[in-house]
Amino acid sequence: MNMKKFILIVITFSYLFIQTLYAQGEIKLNQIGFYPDSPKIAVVPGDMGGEFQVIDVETGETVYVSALHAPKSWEFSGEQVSLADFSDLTMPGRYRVIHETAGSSYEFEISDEIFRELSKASIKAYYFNRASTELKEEHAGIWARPMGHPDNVVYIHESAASTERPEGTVISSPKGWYDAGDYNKYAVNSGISTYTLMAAYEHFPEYYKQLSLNIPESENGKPDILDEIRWNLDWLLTAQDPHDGGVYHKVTTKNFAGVVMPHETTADRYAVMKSTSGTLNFAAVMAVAYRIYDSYDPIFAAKAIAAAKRAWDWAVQNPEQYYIQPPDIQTGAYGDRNLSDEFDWAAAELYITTREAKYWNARNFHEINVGIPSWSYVRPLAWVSLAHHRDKLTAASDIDLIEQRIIEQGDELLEEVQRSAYGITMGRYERDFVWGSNGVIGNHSLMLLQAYRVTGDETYLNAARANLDYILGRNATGYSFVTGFGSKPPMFPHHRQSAADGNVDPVPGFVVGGPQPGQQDGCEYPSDLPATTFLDHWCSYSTNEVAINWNAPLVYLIGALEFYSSP
Ligand code: G3I
Ligand code: 9MR
Repeated sequence: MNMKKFILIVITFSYLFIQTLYAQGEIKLNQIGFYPDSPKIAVVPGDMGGEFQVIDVETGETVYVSALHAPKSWEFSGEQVSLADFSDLTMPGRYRVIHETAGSSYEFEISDEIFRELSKASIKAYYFNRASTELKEEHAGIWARPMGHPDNVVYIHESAASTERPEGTVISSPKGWYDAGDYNKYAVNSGISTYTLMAAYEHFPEYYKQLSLNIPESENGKPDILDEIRWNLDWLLTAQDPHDGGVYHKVTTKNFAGVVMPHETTADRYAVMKSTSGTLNFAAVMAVAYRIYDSYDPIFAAKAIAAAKRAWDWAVQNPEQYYIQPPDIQTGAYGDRNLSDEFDWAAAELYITTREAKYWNARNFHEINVGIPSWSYVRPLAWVSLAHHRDKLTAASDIDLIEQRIIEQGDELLEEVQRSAYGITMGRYERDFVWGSNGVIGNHSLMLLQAYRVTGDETYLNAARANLDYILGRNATGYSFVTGFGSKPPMFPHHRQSAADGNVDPVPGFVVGGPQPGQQDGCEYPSDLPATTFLDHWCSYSTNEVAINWNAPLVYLIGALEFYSSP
């Protein structure tokens, strides 16, 4: 036998040996991988101590050996775990982390542009959730489907009736994205979702200008992400009543659809109740849209800012029109009885865009704090936009205050990273492991990235990277939470198209809601603990649904990392 053959056999055997000896996935890490120069951490269960090794899967060689960190306990998963830090390994390649008693991780890669495909897929997910259009095979592959929900006939619901538009009036309200696993369109949740995607573009335009998504508009010479966002903005504009500027809370069927494809649902659609929350979300988003679209489509941009101002005026006139779910409507409520944050956010965006002091002066920015963005708490988005524009604001604003707020929030999150056994920001229990916890960690990352942008301190950037590791596998469930990505992704998300289309693989690029102990769906869970109550099953809409507001901070996070980390 020649030497080459011999080496090949040894390599094959040692590889198979490692495969059988060590259970894969026991050691948790980012199942996609790492940039050469970024921190690289795996989580080893138990308190076994000793050394871990990193194995090159092509040669079978051990390329890195080091001691585990001292174990720490994580109350959210009821475990003790030790971190394995192999940040010094920078050589591109495919690897696994092993520990002789704990087992092995899945394979992962070290390379440049490691998240490029994920970046595209996380935006393309919105294309897959487009209402009122066929998805053609050339863009959608095996997830092609006929048009659903034309929404050119939408009835004014009793709750939305006005003199000009009495109950039963037909309006046309096409396009937009389906909110989530369901087929309805909600103004409130559209607000934060659309904003976060626009912020990604506003902060990193060079990155997004060259990112091609293979969507129907890809050849039109405009950045694809802006075409995708436009699909939802076009819908949102139709949700404003032209007679008074108020915005309908949602366009919806009366009940959730069954497990069917979009074109198979024929139930009537209704525009339901104008709400202050929906209207303020609209105002904020349309004010931002002016800034984003003015150079590509000034006619649309002018329409957007005019609509934003009218919406603001309506909200000021109707500050307490809280959404109340009518008795005959069962779909998502997105109810919220504290709208001071929505007022703050809309005021900030209108101020930034128009430079009119009246919007800044409408709110007392000196007295308001930051926090973590969510669909019901949008005040931090005001600070995100103010921070981005801080060098171009008028004398009315206070730049020191803006920077201080962003840094305060970044520091609070870093404290949790220090405390956390997993080295991530999740842990402020009640607030973090809630329905859509993966959206929470996405929004933690969004805020960390703002602190990095303001200070240039890489500690914030590294914490955001660690949070992406969590989403992609460095978590107590062992799942990569994004469909189609990683060795153990969700296969049965609560997403009607994925469940009804006959494909084995779900629509890719969606982050699922993530672990939280509420169990509001009554499914059988393997655990009651906050960080492990998760089920990859259709049944689990409280942990395994997808939603536009959870994908958006993921899009932002990945785009930012690609922007900062790729050569
Ligand atoms: O506000 C309380 C908080 O005070 C308390 O500490 C915490 C403890 O669990 O609960 C908080 O309320 C939660 C609320 O979300 C705010 O986050 C509720 O328990 C929780 O049931 C509620 O979940 C919402 C869910 O709809 C049910 O209404 C999710 O945020 C929201 O993302 C989700 O949205 C649905 C749409 O309605 C329909 N389309 C799908 C979409 C995603 O599942
Ligand atoms: O499918 C619905 C999902 O999109 C929502 O987030 C969730 C909570 O509002 O409700 C789901 O619909 C369920 C309904 O509430 C109760 N019956 C079972 C439905 C799912 O199969």
